[in-house]
Amino acid sequence: MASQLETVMESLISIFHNYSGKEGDKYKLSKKELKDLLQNELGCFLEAQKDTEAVDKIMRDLDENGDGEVDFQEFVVLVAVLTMACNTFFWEDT
Ligand SMILES: [Ca+2]
Ligand SMILES: [Ca+2]
Repeated sequence: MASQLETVMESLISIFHNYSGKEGDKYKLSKKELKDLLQNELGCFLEAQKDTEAVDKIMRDLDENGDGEVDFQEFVVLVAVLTMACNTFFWEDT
């Protein structure tokens, strides 16, 4: 049986591929795919930044190799950063 962390890792991979496979390169998120993923999966995070400029900015921040798309490696950086931000938030809250 998979541990909780393994389940989370599998979920991350399957969520990424659910969106990355919609158009163009199926292993990378285009800006549109990234936007869909952020809106559907990270709605709370995006609540305050619904405008396209915010997505552009996130895209630029994530796109380490500058190919205009977000691959899985770049995506996990976003998840890690957000997870750390949440952790800090809970830490400060207690
Ligand atoms: Ca794609
Ligand atoms: Ca990239």
